[in-house]
Amino acid sequence: MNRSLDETRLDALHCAPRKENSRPAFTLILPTSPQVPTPNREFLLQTPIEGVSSVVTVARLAGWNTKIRDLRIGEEFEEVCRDAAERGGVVAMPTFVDSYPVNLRVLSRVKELNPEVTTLIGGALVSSLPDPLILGLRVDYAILGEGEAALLELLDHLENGGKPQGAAKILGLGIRDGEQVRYTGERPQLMDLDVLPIPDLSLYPSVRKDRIIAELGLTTSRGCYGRCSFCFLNMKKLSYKSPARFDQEVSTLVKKHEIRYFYINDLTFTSNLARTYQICDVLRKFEITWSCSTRVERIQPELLRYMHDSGCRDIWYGVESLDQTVLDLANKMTRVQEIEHAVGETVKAGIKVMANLIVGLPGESEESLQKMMEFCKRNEVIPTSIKYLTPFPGTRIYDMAVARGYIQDPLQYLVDLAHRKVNDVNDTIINMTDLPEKRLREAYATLMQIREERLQTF
Ligand code: B12
Ligand code: SF4
Repeated sequence: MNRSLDETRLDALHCAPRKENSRPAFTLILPTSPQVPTPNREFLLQTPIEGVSSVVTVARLAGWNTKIRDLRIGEEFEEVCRDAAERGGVVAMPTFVDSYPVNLRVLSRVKELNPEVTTLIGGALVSSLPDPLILGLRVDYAILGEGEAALLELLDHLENGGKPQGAAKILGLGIRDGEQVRYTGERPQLMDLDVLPIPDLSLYPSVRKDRIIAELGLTTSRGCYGRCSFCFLNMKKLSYKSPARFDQEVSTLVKKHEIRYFYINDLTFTSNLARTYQICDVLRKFEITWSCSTRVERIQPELLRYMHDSGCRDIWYGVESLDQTVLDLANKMTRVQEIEHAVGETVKAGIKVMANLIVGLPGESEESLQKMMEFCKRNEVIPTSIKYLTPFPGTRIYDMAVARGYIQDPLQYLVDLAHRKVNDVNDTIINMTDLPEKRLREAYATLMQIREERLQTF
């Protein structure tokens, strides 16, 4: 495969990293999350986050004096801001669905302490709602979409004292110019993920304190072939790590950090079946268990047996609804029969079924709610992730919510999102159904009850 310029540049970084700490400071600050975590995925809110690990590793290999500060593990706010401000250079933050208020507090304080610092944000949220975030946070730059290649180029620009006007040629940026944002154009996605460096997790303060990470999220691919109405795809095209590269990554991480369990964060683990088998071959070599998320329609008994024998403990299926009309309206491209088939076969293969369900998708009716309850009662599934429909920025549902006047001020909406508990019956509902809100809450409460009972047996 011919490599793009970005892929070639990133690949060259492993072979010829710049001298360590030979360039200015790059401090990445991780925000806290107020969420109630999804059961069995609690660790994801404390452990290294792959997207962040990847961009900081790129900065480190590029010679920047790189440091992570992690508010999630109780590092003290003022000390973190002072440290970042004193170090100068670039202060960066990822943006998550619930992070706007923390991003604002941190970045404002750092700029107040040292106006010379260059501030930078990246991640799914700013990519899905760039203008309000960039202006609301008053940051200098945002990287939209995939981060690594744009960061490498931006860091070169910044080291040489580059000004925002001069960055116009760097694809993938939002550059704040007073009260306006200039966008430099979409950056093509990396198609060969083997060019990425293996993330250096020792940059995390938690890992410096305790090398051992029992459970970790990791991807083997990016993107998804689905186009569901409620989902934002930060990277749209499917791209893959080769099995050999994945092997090298797992082997390095297991050896360094004694990892016992991986949550494979691919959006659709079964997007390419031949490769799924190869990834299983890699995973079975290690004394670990693992879980993954996927769609239902490509599930086959022999694949499930293969996954089971290579350590797969549970599969999180994007079920969402058990009503064909609701699924079709959400553009889920799934048949109810396919859900039933996948679930039945997975149970037979000895793998636990975790179901992701959404209460309140457009078209939700008394009948569709009943179907959801019956499905959960009839099958050996754990409805682990039950969410009220939430219009996430960058989705068709979000546009519908704006058009109907449910969301009027995007910034205020980001604050509201940050205060949502999620995984809680009393969570906020933006009701896009013809049912009363009370009915959605009752259905949610029943599903939660089933979940609690089933979790006892996990
Ligand atoms: C793992 C995961 C989680 C984990 C861990 C979250 C976390 N903080 O990492 C858990 C389970 C906790 C979680 C929870 C939620 N998640 Co989530 N999650 C993911 C998932 C599946 C994988 C993330 C990942 O590892 N990606 C792989 C890496 C390589 O990509 P990346 O993270 O985007 O990082 C790249 C760029 O964004 C960028 N980048 C990232 N950070 C930074 C920082 C800087 C400074 C720079 C320059 C660049 C940069 O560079 C990276 C490398 O290219 C994504 C979907 C996906 N595959 O991306 C959804 C996703 C991010 N989650 C999403 C949502 C909605 C949620 C929840 C709100 C779900 C819910 N209703 O409860 C909660 C909110 C949690 C929160 N704190 O925000 C949405 C975000 C939508 C949006 N518009 O912002 C996504 C995109 C899923 C979707 N398709 O809708 N999630
Ligand atoms: S919800 Fe799942 S299947 Fe649908 S687009 Fe998002 S990641 Fe793909």
